[in-house]
Amino acid sequence: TSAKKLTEVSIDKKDFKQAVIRHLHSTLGTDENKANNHAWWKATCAAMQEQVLEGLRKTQKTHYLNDTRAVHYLSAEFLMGRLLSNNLQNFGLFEVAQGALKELGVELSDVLEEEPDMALGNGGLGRLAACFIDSLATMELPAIGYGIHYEHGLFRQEIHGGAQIERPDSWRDYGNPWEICRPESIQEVSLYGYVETKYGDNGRIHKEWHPGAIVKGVPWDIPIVGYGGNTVNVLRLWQSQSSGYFNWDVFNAGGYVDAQRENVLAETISKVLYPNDETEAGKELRLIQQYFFSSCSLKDIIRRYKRAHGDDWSRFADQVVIQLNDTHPAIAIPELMRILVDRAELDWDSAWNICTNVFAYTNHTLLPEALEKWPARMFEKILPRHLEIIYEINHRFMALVDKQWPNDNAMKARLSIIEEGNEKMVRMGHLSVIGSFAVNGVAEIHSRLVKQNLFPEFDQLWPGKLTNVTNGITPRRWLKACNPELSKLIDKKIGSDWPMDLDKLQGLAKHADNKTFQKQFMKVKQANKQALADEIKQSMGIDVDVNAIFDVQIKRLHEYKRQHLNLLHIMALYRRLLEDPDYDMHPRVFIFGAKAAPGYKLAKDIIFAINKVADKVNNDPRVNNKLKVVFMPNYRVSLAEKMIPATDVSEQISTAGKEASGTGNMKLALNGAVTIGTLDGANIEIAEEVGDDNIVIFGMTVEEVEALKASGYNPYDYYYNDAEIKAVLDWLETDYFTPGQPGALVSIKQSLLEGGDPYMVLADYQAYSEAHKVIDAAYRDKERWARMAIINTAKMGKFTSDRSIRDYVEKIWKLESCKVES
Ligand code: 26W
Repeated sequence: TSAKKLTEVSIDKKDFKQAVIRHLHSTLGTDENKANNHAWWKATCAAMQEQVLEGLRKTQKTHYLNDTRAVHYLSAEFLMGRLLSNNLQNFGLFEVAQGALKELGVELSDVLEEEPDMALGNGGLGRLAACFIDSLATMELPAIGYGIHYEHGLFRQEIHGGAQIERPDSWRDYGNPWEICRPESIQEVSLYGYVETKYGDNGRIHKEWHPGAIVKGVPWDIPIVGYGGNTVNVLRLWQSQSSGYFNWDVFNAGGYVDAQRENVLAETISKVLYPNDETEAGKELRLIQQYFFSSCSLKDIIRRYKRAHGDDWSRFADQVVIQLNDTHPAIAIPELMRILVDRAELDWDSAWNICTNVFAYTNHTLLPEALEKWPARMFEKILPRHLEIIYEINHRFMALVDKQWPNDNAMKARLSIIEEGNEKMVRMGHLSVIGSFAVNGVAEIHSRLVKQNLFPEFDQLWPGKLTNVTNGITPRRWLKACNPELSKLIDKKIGSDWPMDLDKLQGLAKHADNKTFQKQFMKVKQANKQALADEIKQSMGIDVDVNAIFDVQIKRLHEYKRQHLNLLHIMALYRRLLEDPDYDMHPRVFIFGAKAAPGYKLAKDIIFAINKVADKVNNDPRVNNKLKVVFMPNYRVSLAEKMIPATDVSEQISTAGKEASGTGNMKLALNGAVTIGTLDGANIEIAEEVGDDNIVIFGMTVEEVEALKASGYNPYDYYYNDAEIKAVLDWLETDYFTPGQPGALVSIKQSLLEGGDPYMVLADYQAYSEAHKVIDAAYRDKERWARMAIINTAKMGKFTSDRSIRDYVEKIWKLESCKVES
């Protein structure tokens, strides 16, 4: 059992302490008297890494000897956060390390704070990848994650005068103790150039790509420790480097210095993570990034396969499954075709058969602006051979469409990989569906909409190919590690098996009405709120009352997520308090965390507005401390780990049909927060689990949204018929919140009125306002609230990422676990 596994630790306190001192001396060249917290952090990581690497070696050897089938998770983003606490936790060494450091006069909690977040992702999609590789290792499944070794992760957010400023993130500036460079596994990737057609004597046409540039991909491996510490898998991230072949003509002409400038270009490929969430900018460098990491990863997969199976391709699809995390790595499909047809000289049909048994694709969004399309001209310039291959795939696919729907040109235009128009575009979603054997959405409702609205014809053509796998989160990081006090309370009540078997939390439900347990549960919440309050005071100088309701919205800033709905309601509460100082409400602290894409004007305006409203409300004695607004800067994984355990109310208020799943909703509910939410994404499944009494659902359903849109939605109807909406929107136009700068907040009003309110904020406003009254009343009934909070924790079993991975394994990957001897 897990409990047993975790007590059989490989190293005790004395040995751990020795290892830390040894690394302080011989790895860092310092000593106990001189070391600061950063040095202690590095020494502790190094001591831990000894254990980790031993596990890694054993795991890799076991997988190799057993010639295991493995999943290869291709993702442009992995939002890992910090690793030390997680690795200690998963190895069962957290208390050991804590004790060892204490004897050295050092607090482990201070040391953990030294670690920079590994923020190689934007939000949901990247964090999902991180949770999945945790579960894969925990479940002892042979798996490897492939991604990009960005030099700069997601920007650091500063707030100046209420506005977001982006600063570079430099997570590796002082070295990363976890990563290992593997120069022996460098790959080369070609770009640009032209395609030569050669005619062989047997009449066979051979295509040869003469690239204009070659760059190197240098792999960095991050060990991924499963809970229990037996399996240690790898996350392999590719860094671009100049190969000396880059722009060889400049080099040959003796332009030595010019060639160095070209080197810079090669190294730009992995320089920085694109900070756009859900909008495709069509930038050339991004397509190059995608091809760069997809090609390196495929070549690495093929190298491993050949080591065991030589040139026999017949078993490739038995050994290899490749999961495409959205369409960002979809270029891997034509790349594998190129390698098989042009290089391995397989015939097209055999190659296509291999491809369509290897790839599977996960869709994470329905927003039209997020669906990747690349100009064919750009493709032709960067990847001329791949464009030819895509045309060939499409040509054969069009023949299939003609068989199914004879002479239907409209159908062909709809299904084609190529979108015809002013500028020809390559639709990466279509390529992914056609080239994969399975396609999944990430929550029940989202998968239904993928089938009904996004790819209905594909669903008809290949019944069963489109399916659902509901997202999940790792309970190791998102409860055990981030909320140690609640974890201990749960251990005491139901035992300590729950991190590996989250359905065990059900055992808490029968104590939900027990007064003593309620008190204990809420005491932990109160302590977590105090810790967050201290953090808010220290970092922002704002006093918040821990007896107030902590109401939290944390996620990327996007109109569809409707932070501005939250803001309008806050302004309305403020207004009610000004009009009636006795307005009856329990004190509330609204807390936000959100980054806006740097080019997303309205998103940045909303951040500015939240901060300006916060300034006013927090400094207005008339609200009598009943209302506070806090915007915490630089929201990231490590900040989420502090906010989530302290949350009472979880805001999940997207327009129905727009949020594919959400995963923050699961993390907050797991930590005993009550959701106020729409019937969107995984909220629906959360409601099914906790029951209607333990969640506050409001607003339009997907069907109601569609019907209102069809009947002609007019936001002015709400503006003129609802005095509160009108007052609040008009307030934005004054200089009340921005003294001396009238109109500084007007863009929000404009988008909601002249702009047509694309996400129907005004249509859901009244329902949202009423839902908050339900929250208020429920919170005031202390026993009722405690019961709701406990039930939320108790019913989150479904949302462990272990269950998601089990679904992938059974429905898609067909993997078997592989025991690694400890
Ligand atoms: C090309 C620009 C771009 C970049 C990232 C477009 C789209 C994306 C991602 C697909 C956005 C994303 O992270 N989507 C989120 O994925 C989560 C994990 O499945 C879901 O829980 C969220 O609902 C979804 O918004």
